[in-house]
Amino acid sequence: EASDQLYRTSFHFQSPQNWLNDPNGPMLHKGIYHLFYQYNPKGAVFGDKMVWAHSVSCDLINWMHLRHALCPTEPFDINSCWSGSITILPESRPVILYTGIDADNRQVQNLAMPKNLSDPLLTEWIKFSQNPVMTPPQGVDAHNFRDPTTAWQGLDGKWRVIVGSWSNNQGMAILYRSKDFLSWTKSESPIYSTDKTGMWECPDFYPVRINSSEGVDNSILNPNIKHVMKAGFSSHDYYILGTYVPEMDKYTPDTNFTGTTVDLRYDYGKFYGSKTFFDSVNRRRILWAWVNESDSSEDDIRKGWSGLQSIPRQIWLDSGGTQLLQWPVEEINELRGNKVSIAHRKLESESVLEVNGITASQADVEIVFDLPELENAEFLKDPILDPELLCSNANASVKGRFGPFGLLVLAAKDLTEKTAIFFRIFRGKNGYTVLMCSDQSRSSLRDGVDKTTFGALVKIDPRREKVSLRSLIDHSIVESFAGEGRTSITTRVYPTVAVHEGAHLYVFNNGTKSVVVSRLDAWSMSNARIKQYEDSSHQS
Ligand code: DQQ
Repeated sequence: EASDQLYRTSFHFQSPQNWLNDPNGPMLHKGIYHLFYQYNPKGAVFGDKMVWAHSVSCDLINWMHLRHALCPTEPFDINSCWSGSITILPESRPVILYTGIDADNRQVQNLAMPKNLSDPLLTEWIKFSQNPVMTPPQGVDAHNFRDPTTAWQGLDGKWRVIVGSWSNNQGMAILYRSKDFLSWTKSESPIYSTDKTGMWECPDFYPVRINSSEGVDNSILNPNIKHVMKAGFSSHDYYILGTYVPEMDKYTPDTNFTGTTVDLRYDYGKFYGSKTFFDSVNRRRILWAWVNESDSSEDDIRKGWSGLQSIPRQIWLDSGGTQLLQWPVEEINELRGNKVSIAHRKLESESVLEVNGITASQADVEIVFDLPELENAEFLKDPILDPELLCSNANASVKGRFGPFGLLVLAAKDLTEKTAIFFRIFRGKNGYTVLMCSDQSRSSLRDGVDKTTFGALVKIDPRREKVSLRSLIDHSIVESFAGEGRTSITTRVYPTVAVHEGAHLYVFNNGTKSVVVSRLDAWSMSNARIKQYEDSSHQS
């Protein structure tokens, strides 16, 4: 009912109704951005006849929903069209590789291509008559073989693609090669496997430039790139960096997955099923991810929808070559309206400062802190191995010396509801540690929603770089970026009082040492235009 529509977002991508999950085959084609995504036409829970829904945009922010691109119709996908990717073949011909659940409930890989290449919206797709092009190989269970990546071309002109899998207790990226993109041959060994993880879902494999934030096409093979190997497992999206040698299809990782909290993640909150694509016009790689709900499936059925897509993020390699950086695409700034600013404002211990004059339920906030007398930070003798645990044990109400300080977003006037995004600074034997937390423990007076607190380290040296935070706030989602994109945490919250005009924004300092807000800029965000296209409004 209407009261439940408190949680619909104003500038995040979401379907008009029902359940969505993974982004599929995102691309830019002839000036139009395409987003396909896993969708259940029949309800607000994951379904047994999943389709590829399809939306288009000129700016990644305003979207038009078209008719579904792939529906279960053939023996090779009659039980669902699951996730997959798009590869743009020469003469800019996009082709889809996707996982079908076939008549025997096996996971098989199928090919689809546009019915009419001169249709600028690529509204209709036809499935290759010889599908499936890949079936579960010997020794691989038919339920552990899915989510083909965007393909890339080797120096030999052959196409390569990775399929996520798990067999012999190893999470792995199975490699296939093809000369014509129609018949595919499995390579004798996976391009990467590890006994430290479960099933690899939605793998991604792409080059990133060394010393440049520019993106490159998947098939670029030159010495000043590294390759990202990403896999979804244990409910999170993890990655490693390494070097890919095309002649031998060999991937040499800089570090391996450990299956522990030290593994690098795109986002340390709710962010899954992600997929990147290369935007060749703006020479940037863009990352999409599914952000699921933290309420119950009963809530989802009652409110009639479930799932959001993150704000698309540009993603690139940091100058040290040891992690990826992410930042909301600049097009999101078009939605910025009324702005308020604060400069050089000292925040004494136990102080809360309201940021007035913007719509706190849909806002974009950037804040930079100065920390005088940093040398007085608490000493930490051991490194933090589990930031999330530390944030959960020491939430926004637990005083430290430097921290907790940060933002209270989607906060009620009396602070009975608030989501705290904050930092703690520690001094160690060899330098400083910056901890970032997203504390949902007081986010809602409601029960029955997941209020797990998230945490992560921000690899900056606070002696040389200021502690900075950007949060995109949109009714029931908060996407936070620290250290100019070094660390991001996405969360879902369902306040009962801090909604619409009842939502407020504060800066706070609960540490015993004062800190300085050297700069805060906050904007009201207007609504994106996300709507049904006439001729597809009949479909659910
Ligand atoms: N969701 C898809 C699968 C994928 C999983 C089905 C990841 O293809 O492995 O909707 O969220």
